[in-house]
Amino acid sequence: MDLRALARSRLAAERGTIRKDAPDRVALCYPSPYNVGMSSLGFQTIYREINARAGRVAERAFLPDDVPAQRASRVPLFTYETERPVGDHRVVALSVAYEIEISGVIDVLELSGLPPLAADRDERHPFVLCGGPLTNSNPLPLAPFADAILMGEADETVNLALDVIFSASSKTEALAILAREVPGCFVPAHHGEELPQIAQADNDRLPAWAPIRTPNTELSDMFLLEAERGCSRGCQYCVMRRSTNGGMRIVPLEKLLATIPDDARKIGLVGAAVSDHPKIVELVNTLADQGRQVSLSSLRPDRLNDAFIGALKKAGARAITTALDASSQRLRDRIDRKAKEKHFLKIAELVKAHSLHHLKVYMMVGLPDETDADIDELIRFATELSRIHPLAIGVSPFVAKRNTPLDGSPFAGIDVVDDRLDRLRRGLAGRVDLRATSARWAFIEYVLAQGSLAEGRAVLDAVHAGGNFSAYKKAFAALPAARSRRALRIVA
Ligand code: B12
Ligand code: SF4
Repeated sequence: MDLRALARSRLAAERGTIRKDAPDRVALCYPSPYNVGMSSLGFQTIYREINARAGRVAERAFLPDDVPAQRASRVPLFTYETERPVGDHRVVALSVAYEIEISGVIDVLELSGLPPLAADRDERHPFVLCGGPLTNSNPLPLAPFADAILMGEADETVNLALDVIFSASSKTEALAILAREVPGCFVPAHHGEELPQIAQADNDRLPAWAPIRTPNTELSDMFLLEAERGCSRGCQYCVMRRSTNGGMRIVPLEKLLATIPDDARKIGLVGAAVSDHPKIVELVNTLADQGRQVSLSSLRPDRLNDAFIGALKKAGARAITTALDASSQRLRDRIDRKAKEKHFLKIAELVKAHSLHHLKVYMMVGLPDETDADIDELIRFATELSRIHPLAIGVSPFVAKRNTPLDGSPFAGIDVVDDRLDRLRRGLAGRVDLRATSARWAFIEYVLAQGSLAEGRAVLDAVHAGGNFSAYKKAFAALPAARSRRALRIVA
């Protein structure tokens, strides 16, 4: 389909699109395709917050589904709302969830006709402002492409930053004021590699909610609502753990219910630890009794009991998804993950008793000190679970993130991860539906997660060389940084 026709058909299917005209224009871009971006409550919250400000408008743009086709068409990237070129806006803002999306940031900027490196842009170019979940750990590899990065929760700071950008007499002046006055604003040209503290929004701002519902996302036609923010737990690998931004902040039940529009039939309750909300079962039951479907972004195994699973079933759940995270009890204890075999045995029985289709469990392989014996423990336990009820396992390779206790842990190695996945596949063949994310891309994520400005610049070389794994490997190999060379030796 023609690019404009595709955008128009998606727009026509949306409910809640904000139509506004105002002098201060922001192109709010997502560096992954539409269906991913529109599942992001953070992106949608920033869209709502900018548009709530008088005199200011945000229009959305997304990484095209087919980047080479968009490039070949020579049509510059445009916003969905008015089809104005992204590059014609005073500010280009980008939401970045994790390291692999840095290549999408580069594509978005280049497709908009902008030099991707901040150092190659000047006063004539739009101001490039970034933010998003990546800033909770390590935004340094993103820094070469951004004029400024808002660290952490930007519900309030995004408009503070835009006030400065739109009122300053030049980009240079704006950068100086942002670095000095806006909380959590990282200005690479001023701060170098010294990151400011992550910002925290006022509790009055909660809950975040998404203004737009669309059938064209994973979370089809769902009203996204943040039931709580942050987490009170301390899993050692996790960027959202209690130490990141003041632990868990709970939104009262009444406030949540009052935020939901009458006509919303499907509700997505989002947050790092939604199932830890003290009134979660009551909330799910109330919504189900109102005839709505409910899904939760995260279910902690030790919170799942008969009443909770019963409420989820009533609210339309067909399966239960939770996380075991490490393959053995020894490793779960080591990473402070409060998930025990007894919880999962109980959950499998309850999923069966409530006639749900299957139980899905997320896992990591390649944790520090992991051995084949840990994998064998998982094979034994998953077999036991699958005898109770159909089981699916989703496996991701462990990637050490900054701002966590496991920061600095090595990447296990692509061969090691692949061997462990093969061992798991052989051990569970015919019994468990096993899906794994790529060890190669996890390695790239690792180099960036542990990296800095140089690793970020290497992404530009990799994107220009085709953006496949060997392009990244070559770009990282050319880096002087000791860390990347060490990591590459693990792969070789
Ligand atoms: C729901 C969810 C998803 C959904 C929706 C995706 C999305 N992008 O939101 C789905 C299932 C699709 C998903 C997928 C993935 N997710 Co996810 N997800 C979450 C979860 C549980 C909630 C996110 C949320 O809505 N929070 C509430 C909103 C309000 O917060 P927010 O998004 O952070 O937005 C705020 C700020 O970041 C900022 N902000 C956001 N956008 C912008 C834009 C600008 C311009 C500015 C200035 C600021 C800004 O302001 C917002 C308001 O304060 C988080 C955990 C968490 N953060 O609580 C993990 C989390 C974000 N996901 C994570 C990961 C790893 C993934 C995957 C890579 C998993 C995988 N291996 O495939 C994919 C990546 C897909 C993608 N491109 O996003 C990690 C990211 C870790 C990291 N950065 O190192 C997290 C933190 C989970 C974790 N504990 O590790 N995820
Ligand atoms: S993995 Fe989940 S439970 Fe553990 S600290 Fe992170 S958000 Fe909380």
